[in-house]
Amino acid sequence: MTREEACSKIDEAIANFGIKGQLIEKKPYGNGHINDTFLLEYRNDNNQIKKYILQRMNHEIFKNTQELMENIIGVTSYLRGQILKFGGNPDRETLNFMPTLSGDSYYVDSTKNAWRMCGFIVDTLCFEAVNTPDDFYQSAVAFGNFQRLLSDYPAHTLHETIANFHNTASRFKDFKNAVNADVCDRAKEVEAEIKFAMDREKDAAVLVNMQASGELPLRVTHNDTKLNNVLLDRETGKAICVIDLDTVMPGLAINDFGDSIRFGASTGLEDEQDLSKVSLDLNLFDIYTKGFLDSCGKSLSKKEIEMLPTGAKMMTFECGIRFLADYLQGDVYFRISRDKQNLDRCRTQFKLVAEMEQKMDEMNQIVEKYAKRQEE
Ligand code: ADP
Ligand code: GN1
Ligand code: MG
Repeated sequence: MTREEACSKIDEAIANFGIKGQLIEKKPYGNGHINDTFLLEYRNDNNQIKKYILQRMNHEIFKNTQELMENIIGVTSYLRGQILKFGGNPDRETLNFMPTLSGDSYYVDSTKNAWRMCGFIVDTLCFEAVNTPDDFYQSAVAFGNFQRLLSDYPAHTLHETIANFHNTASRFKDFKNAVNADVCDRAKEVEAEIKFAMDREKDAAVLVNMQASGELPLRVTHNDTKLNNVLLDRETGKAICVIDLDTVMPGLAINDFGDSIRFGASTGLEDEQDLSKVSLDLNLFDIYTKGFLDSCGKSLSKKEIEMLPTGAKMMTFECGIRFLADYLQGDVYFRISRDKQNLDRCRTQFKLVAEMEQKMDEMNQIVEKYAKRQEE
């Protein structure tokens, strides 16, 4: 089923959320790789405009919609309570999902595609790349707050929406299977990238082993902490809301930190074709580290703080092998808008990994600097 076919029942879905007023706009929205996102605008009887986000959930990737939505409703309801407790505005600072006419959290249409709707958070900005260092600092504050506000959430009640999501060892196995199968006969043109990954096979198990031995604790984590999964206030530039909660599940805090670094502390876009534009910006690394530790440092252990730079490297490596595996498999997972986009994405990640290896000492020093400040 193509994406157009999967979204063919959008009007049926809209009708089943029973939003009052006249629908005056319906258009595709945002730059996500996974779900199909639409912006809806309604005019109500008082002539006020109300906006909503409607999403067709990607059930090929998230196989259990019921469990996925249970996680999201559980976490957003809890966050609502926390935000109220600290005097915030829960209508803006967390996602708010609309029930269907029958009171469910999502609607399954007649072609078996599942839809959910949440309030559109107005007067916010969402960036694909860091515009100013303060935006990046604010995104760190948002993800740090998220970690802190959920630190007492019963993690064991969360479903694993995608098994082994950030299990880099298991991702490495998948990558090797993709190389061996080579279903599109593409392996021969990416020998250098395959070698780069193979040379680092032993790294893939490091964090999984530390988690298994108890050195790193499982926490409620977001698991997709890209800059474009946070909304900033249009006027003040302050962090407002963490979005895209599909992958909230128990995980490692250092992976949440690391995913933000791989995406936001790069001087180039994730799919940049000119690798000379892609580099790890240590100033941005410094800023994000400061924001993250300022907002959640006290809920992290010493070991977690010490391992933050490794988290950055491992999330970048993991993403690189996922992009490469997808390229080898014929671009079946990450949405592409041009040929070789997944290969370009892999190359930017591997360039960053190589730089992180060279800059590991500097990253460690930056983390130590803020860790010390916290202890004072
Ligand atoms: P994907 O999983 O495909 O990345 P997201 O849930 O991140 O989907 O949504 C895609 C984009 O839609 C986001 O990057 C953001 O720009 C926008 N968006 C999503 N939810 C909201 C919301 N509640 N208010 C405002 N913008 C939103
Ligand atoms: C996907 O949905 P989106 O675009 O925020 C992916 C992440 C990757 C990211 C790479 C469920 O995130 O794991 O890091 O692309 N999400 C899923 O840009 O696989
Ligand atoms: Mg997203």
